[in-house]
Amino acid sequence: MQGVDPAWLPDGAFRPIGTRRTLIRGSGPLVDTVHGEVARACERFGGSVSREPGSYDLVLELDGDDGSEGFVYERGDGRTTVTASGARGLLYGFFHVVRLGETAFLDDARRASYQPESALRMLDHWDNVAVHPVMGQVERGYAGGSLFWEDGRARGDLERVRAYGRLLAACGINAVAVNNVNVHATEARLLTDRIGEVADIAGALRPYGIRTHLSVTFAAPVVLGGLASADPLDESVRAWWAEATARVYATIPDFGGFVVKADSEGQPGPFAYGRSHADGANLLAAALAPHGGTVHWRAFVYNHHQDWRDRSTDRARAAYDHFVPLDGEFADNAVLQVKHGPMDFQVREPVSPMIGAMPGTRLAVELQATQEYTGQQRHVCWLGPMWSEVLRFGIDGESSVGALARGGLVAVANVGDDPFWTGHPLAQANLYTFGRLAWDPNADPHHVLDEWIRLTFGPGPGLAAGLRSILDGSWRTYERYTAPLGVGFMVQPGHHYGPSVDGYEYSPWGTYHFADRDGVGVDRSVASGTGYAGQYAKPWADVYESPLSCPDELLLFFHHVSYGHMLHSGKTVIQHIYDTHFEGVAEVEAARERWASLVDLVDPARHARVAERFEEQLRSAREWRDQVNSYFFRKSGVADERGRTIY
Ligand code: GCV
Repeated sequence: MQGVDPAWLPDGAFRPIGTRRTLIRGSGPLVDTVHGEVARACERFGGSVSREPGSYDLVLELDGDDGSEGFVYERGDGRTTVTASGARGLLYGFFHVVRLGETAFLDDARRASYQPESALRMLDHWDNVAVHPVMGQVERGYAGGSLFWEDGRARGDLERVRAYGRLLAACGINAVAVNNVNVHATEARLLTDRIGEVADIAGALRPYGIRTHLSVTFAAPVVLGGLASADPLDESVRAWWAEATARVYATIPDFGGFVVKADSEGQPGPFAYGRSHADGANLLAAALAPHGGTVHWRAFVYNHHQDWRDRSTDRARAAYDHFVPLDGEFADNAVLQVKHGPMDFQVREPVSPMIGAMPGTRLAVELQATQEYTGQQRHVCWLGPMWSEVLRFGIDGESSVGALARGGLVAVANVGDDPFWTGHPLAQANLYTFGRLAWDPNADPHHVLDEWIRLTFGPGPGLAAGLRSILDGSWRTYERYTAPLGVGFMVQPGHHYGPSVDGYEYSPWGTYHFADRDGVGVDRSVASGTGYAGQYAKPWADVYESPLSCPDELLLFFHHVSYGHMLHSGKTVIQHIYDTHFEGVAEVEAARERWASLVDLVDPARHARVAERFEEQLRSAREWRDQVNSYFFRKSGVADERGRTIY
């Protein structure tokens, strides 16, 4: 496998282990993986690895195998020990030592135990097996073709998939769904006669503790089984799913389960039979239960045939309205997968009010690492601070979103067959950060960023400071030059790249800003708007209900206000729009300069790739600034108080 970026696992990261004497105790495939890792490091750096008792610097010990994922790390008597009672725990403990580097061998007595907050830390790939005429091979993919699929079938050489599994294990991810949730005809067959291809991929991911999941179509009994119906309460449909699922497990015994997008953006679902989404999810849950599998049922259900003239329909309300009444009806092995916001991965959204409103249901929270609405991996946009805000948000007044995600944390993957994995080399930070936050949603994202920088680029302080300054605030920079104050969706319809202020305003997919000569924003209050603010528990329902208490960054999501409305920041809405758009572009200019100054510290290919993307980011940011500022100047007639050029 030549020419693939080692990302956060360069050889150098293994030197501290590779120069020492390591004892490995325990047996099983994942222990063999760890052994192979240590042996490879030792071959390179001169240390040794053994399974025989003796005198060692590092002991990696599996004690039993209870399926747990935590580990205990201990330093004392000149020796570092990792003990786990589950095989994955040993793997994660090993990568913990890799992350610590030399620090793992410093002589100060320490003992700490580590446990992931969430048992399922998953990446969903929106990969098509066959290239789709509109969406290409990876839907919303900005990193080349699929890692898994090529020329209409699973790749023959899965070495790269194995390398991917290794990277994922090193940041704590333990599950991958290998195909698009929009299941087209070719992909539907992965469930039946093409399951062998999925098994091959599962085989490449398994050595790194990753379970494979599959997106399936709810209409499978009809399109694959030739039945007349896919009604979830029909006995022949239930029997079909039971049999199809048993065949999957006969081929892939540790198969994770199904992911389903139903009654959403044209995908088939239980509504066609007058059944509920709990009926639909429980059908698949029943088929998976005997094998220990889980169904991930997506809550992304809304009307995408709206009439913009109809002001009573609010897309933001949809998931809550559909699903909260079903709380308590989902099977134990059904997980409801909820996007973190009520819309669709905009640069700024409130946290979905569904999270916290369904105590009788296992929820998974879905984030989007692929940068569909955040610059499409042509712009630097490190999403760690946004995800951290979401995960730490106290939605029911006590528990954070991270703690409420009992069904897991999921991200839509941002990788492809690009040599840098993610198109924009700095977008690797998003993948790494997702894994680490899924393990510990309370982790400080800035520490995670520093960790990623140190592992990926080595210890150089000048480089680290430069990278930190480029990435740290890049999400807020992106927010500044794009849609303001939580309004969202000012993108080009279809491909979602670049500005189009009215792009979705009169479309069937929803209406997002309602700008006129007097003001802008969507009234979602209970008192005078769509009532969406009332879907929140207190105190948030009250906080969002009034423009006086609503946080500035979400003001236009919840309220329609005049251009002269005074924000908590002390600026009017219109002046905020102008100022942030000028600032955002200036920040991109500064980041581009900073990157240029790192030319001697970064390998030439990586430096050139990022430099080229900065040119595009700057061009695009200027376009955003000029279109958004001109649009609101023309609507409002209010001049910029600083007299800058607005077209
Ligand atoms: C896979 C958005 C995207 C779609 C995506 C959908 C989803 O609408 O634009 O490409 O479909 O979300 O999450 O299912």
